[in-house]
This record gives sequence, C-alpha cells and structure tokens, in this order.
Amino acid sequence: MSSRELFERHPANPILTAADWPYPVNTVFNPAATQVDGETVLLVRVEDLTGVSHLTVARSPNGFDGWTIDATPLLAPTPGIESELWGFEDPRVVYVPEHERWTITCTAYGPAGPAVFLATTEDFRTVRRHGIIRQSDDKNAALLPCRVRGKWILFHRPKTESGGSHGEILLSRSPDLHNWSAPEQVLQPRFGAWWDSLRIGLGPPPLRTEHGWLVIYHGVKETLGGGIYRVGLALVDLEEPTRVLHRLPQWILGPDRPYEREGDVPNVVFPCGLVHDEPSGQVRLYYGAADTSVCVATAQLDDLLAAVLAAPA
Ligand code: BMA
Repeated sequence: MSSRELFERHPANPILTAADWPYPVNTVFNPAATQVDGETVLLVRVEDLTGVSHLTVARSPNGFDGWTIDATPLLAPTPGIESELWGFEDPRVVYVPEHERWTITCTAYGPAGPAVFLATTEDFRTVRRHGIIRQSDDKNAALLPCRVRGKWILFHRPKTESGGSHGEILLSRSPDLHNWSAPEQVLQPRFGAWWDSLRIGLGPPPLRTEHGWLVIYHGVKETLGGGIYRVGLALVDLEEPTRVLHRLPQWILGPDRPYEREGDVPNVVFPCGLVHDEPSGQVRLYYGAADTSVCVATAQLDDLLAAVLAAPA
C-alpha cells in the first residue's frame, strides 16, 4: 500500500521526539503548522510527565530540520480553570489576513469533556486567549482563513444532541467568531468495512485551491487490535463548503513505519498541520505518529488535486 500512497515520508522521520525537548516530557505529537517570516513554525502538542498536554512552539528554517524549541509553552492550562484542567490538545493554526494574525483552535480538555478553544497570536511568542467557542463534546476544529459569504466557517466534530453523534465532520458559521449557527453536515464515516468507518475528524485547516477547499481528514477503523488512524482526502465547494465535490475512496497515508506502528497509541497517523510552498507547489503534511513523535510527509499539490478530482463525491 505504501508505494501507492500520495504522500512521501521524510527520510529523517520522526523529525521531533521527546528527546529533542528542552525540558522533560513524555511525548510530542499532533502539531499545527504554518509559515512565519519564511520560517516553519510548528505548534506541538506536548504530553508532560503527568499525562496532561500543553502546546509549545518549534521553529525551523526549512520545515524539516534545524529546529529550535521554546523553553516554555505558548499555551498551557491555567490553574483553577476547570475546562482546561486536563490540558490543551491537537492544535490547528491558520493565518487570517482580515485579522492580520493567526487563529489557533485546539481542544481544551476538562471533566466536562473536550471542547473547542480559540486563541490568536501575531508572532507565536505571545498569545491572546479567547476561550471556549464550542462546548463539550467537541474537537478537531479548524477555521477557514477567510469568510465565506460573509461568515466565518469552523469545521469541527461536535458530539451533541444537535448532531454529530456519528463521529462526522460538521461546520458552523459565525459573523463574529462568538455566535455560531447550528452545525451542518459535511462528511460522514463510511459504513461497513471502510478504513474511515468508525469516525472521522478534520485534519489541518482546509487549503483553498481553484477547484475547491482541499480537506485532509483522519479516519478511524475499529479492529480487534484497536483503532487504526489513517488520512483521507476530499474536496468541498469554495462558496458552499458543506457541498462535497469529491472524496477519495482510499487513504493517502496510513501507519506503516515502526514509528507509526509502535508508541503510546499504536497504529496512528494524525495530521494537524499543512504548509503549502507556493513556488515549488509542494505541500508538507505534519502529523503525529503513534501519539509519540512528530513526522512530516510531502506531496505535490497538483498530484493531490489530480487524484481527488478523479474521485466521485
Ligand atoms: C484522538 C485524539 C488524538 C489522538 C488520537 C489517537 O481521539 O485524542 O489526540 O492522536 O485519538 O490516540
């Protein structure tokens, strides 16, 4: 299967592990990714030695090596705030030109369950906390970089009475990032033996292309040996992003290498970050491997588009 996957793993994978960290940690994984002044910035989920996660910045001149890792977290739970008692997990980051800053969405985890937390930053050195924008249970949230028909669009995975009990990807709209419409369906798990049959969740913020928003998502299949997390591809309409134009039947990346097969949670590839290098047409997908390390795989955007455009809806 691996030879037919659309992404090519970087030979230096895993590119970041707990051993690289400037302070003692258990694991580093599921990073958000973006570019800041020509540098690649990852916002990495770091699980500390109590099991609780926080988010720390790592910077590299080329996105593959030469990382410098901040000595302190950018976003860590505030003592006394119940909704973030068990940490911040699985960030996504998108640059929002209208605000001239990046928006971070991540999971705040506490006794009430996972909820969607929003923060913004101008430099990845300081952060402004906006708080919880979607109450638990809700996670795997990412914002589109611009308004669509005047509204901000948040892809997410609520698990509430109002929808989403089947582990699907939904989206909500907002005029102001505070008030959100009722979630609308986007993508569902595929019933039966499919690789994405148990539940699915959005990966990195969707990438705008001339053909539509390119959606990279994770899908889980339940097996006797536990869940297998793989990565899939779809294309949704630019003006009506609930409209799925194409969805690839097969996964584009799945656990195969020892660092993806073995770790705290085996058989997991979990992407949260995508960087598109426009001059070369290359995209770099940053993912957590086995809930233990940070990896990167590359593809040409044109190849991803050709593959997804050839797929049915
Ligand atoms: C999901 C999330 C991810 C994690 C994955 C595999 O539900 O919690 O953070 O990588 O499970 O354990």
